[in-house]
Amino acid sequence: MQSSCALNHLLNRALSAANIAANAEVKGAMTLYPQQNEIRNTLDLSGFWQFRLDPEGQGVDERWFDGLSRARTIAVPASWNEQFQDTRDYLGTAWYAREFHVPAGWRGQRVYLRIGSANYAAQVWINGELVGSHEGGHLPFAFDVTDRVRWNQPNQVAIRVDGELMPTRVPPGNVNQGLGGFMRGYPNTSFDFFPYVGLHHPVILFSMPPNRIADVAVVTEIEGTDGIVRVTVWHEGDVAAGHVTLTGKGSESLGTAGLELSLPSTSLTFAGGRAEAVLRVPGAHLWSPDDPYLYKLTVTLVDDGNTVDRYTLDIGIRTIAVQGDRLLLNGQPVMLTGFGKHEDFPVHGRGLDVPLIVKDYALLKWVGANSYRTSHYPYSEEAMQLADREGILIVDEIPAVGLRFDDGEKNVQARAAQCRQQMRELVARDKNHPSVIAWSVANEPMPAHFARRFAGGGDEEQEDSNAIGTQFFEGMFVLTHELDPTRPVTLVGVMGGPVEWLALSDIVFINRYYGWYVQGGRLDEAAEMLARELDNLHASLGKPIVISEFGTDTIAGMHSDPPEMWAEEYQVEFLRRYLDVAAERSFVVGLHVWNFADFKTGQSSGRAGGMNHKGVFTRDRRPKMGAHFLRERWTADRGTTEASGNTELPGNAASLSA
Ligand code: BDP
Repeated sequence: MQSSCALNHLLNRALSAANIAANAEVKGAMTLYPQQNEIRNTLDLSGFWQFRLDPEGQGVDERWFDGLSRARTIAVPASWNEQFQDTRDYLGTAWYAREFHVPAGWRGQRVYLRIGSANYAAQVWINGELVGSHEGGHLPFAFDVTDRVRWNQPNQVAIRVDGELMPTRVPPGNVNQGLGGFMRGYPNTSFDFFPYVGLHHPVILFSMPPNRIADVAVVTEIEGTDGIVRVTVWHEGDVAAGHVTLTGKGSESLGTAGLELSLPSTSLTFAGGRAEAVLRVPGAHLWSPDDPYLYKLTVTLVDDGNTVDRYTLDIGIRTIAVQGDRLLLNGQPVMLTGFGKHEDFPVHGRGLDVPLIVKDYALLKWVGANSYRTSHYPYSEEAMQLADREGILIVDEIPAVGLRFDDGEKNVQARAAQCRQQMRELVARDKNHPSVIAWSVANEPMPAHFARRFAGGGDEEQEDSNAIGTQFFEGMFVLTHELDPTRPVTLVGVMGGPVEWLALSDIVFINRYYGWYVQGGRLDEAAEMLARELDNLHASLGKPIVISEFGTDTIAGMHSDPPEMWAEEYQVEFLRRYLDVAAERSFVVGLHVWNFADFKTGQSSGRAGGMNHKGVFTRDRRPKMGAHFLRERWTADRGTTEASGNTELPGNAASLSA
């Protein structure tokens, strides 16, 4: 399929906001980020919780949900692994509990308990009664607990978190058939990062009125200098009227930047719980990395002239499309510069760390990056919100890393169901973020005979399991396009992976390690291999290509001349080769270095200190020579950056040479 077909594919589907969320099957309390305003309330239960490991699995029988005895104190949100010395490698079941009060002022409203992320599976009790469960380690879920809470007394919440690695989970672990090299580490994951577990995002109690806005979906288009904002609102309860308003300023290019736009409010008429509105913004101030302008969209429900619910979203007016060999943001070619990242930091592991998000985005700007991929799982909602504000382009990935198709139908089917569920939940959660420009259905799914292929063995045999994979991914692409007809969808391919899997993508994403795992120490040869493969792939697929991973383990402070593997100079020379090869090929529309920062992984012979050292920053965010090199290349032509330390983010970098 040619990439122009990919564009038509995107354009031919009606750009209706309704399409996005209507299919998401996860509306309402689970979807909209809890909001505090004059009607809605939130109570963040972050802080100290009681905690107890349950290695024998006796908690349910012994009714630990009624109260945890012999508990220790733990911080939420955070992984449990590094808060104590005896829990680092504990990947079983553990219980969290704490007391809370429901504010009296919430009477008359519905009360929800929302868990931002519980890795991997969770069951939740309120006052000893089971209120629900959830599977999947990174996305939020919520329960209506109105009828379970006590208003005049303390309440008890208990959460049982099951962090076991299993072949039927996504990502899989404890898969028996051995995978190559570093993946045979400890713990036995099918992926190369530490399997941190626990309550990773805040647990929030929140209220909504009985007649409420259940979900909002926004799609934007550009017509000349006008912005078109298509809004779909779902409601629950009796009220069936309301309106939607947009506030914001005009655009610099039209000389109206300082002017508050007066945009009429548009009324909402609900039918079957749903209403649509189309707002036209004359002279719209578009969202882009250079100028991440956000409008405020407010949805109001009205009953008898009274406001009964309100929800406000920050929205960006922008378009994203694939056309021929190019990726277009607001109709202009964009070159992605950036990284694959991880949510990873000492002590709190994968737990939400707001200052670290701020720091990382400042470093992204400093190094001249405009984008990153949420390798290899969805990141926090706070990371998405700040990306909207800072103008960072995000490729949003589900935790489908280490998938394989040759370990029996039961496992394959179980993982397939999880992948579909997690994609539904991810699109439902992130659909309104202007920063999110693409969805990734998987990272490096493993073909049969992976080791032979990785070493350059090629596509000689058409293995059955690869055909199973093809069928599965065809389904994932159809599903994701249905969930969101407005963004390109990709699959991130491993070296030696089947070309028929890559062919399904709107933009081809490939991870390549010529010069590291193969052709180690031979960078000129590596560059030739890369160039040849890029040209072949482009000739056969005719689509834009992003090199979505390339990097070398690099010990900060290790030096050698001539450059040698693991030394900082080698990382620089490796990056230079890849950037040079890409610069000669206009169909390469993105370069994501692996990795932004060093990160914790399992213990193995290939991972010194249980760390992956491919960061251009150390784990505590100090730049290696590689970061300085990238900054030089990625901020060239941007004048003042070098001299002034200006942290403006490079953006619509049509002119940006890789
Ligand atoms: C790729 C994976 C990534 C690894 C990286 C590496 O996508 O998760 O960390 O290689 O080996 O295979 O460093």
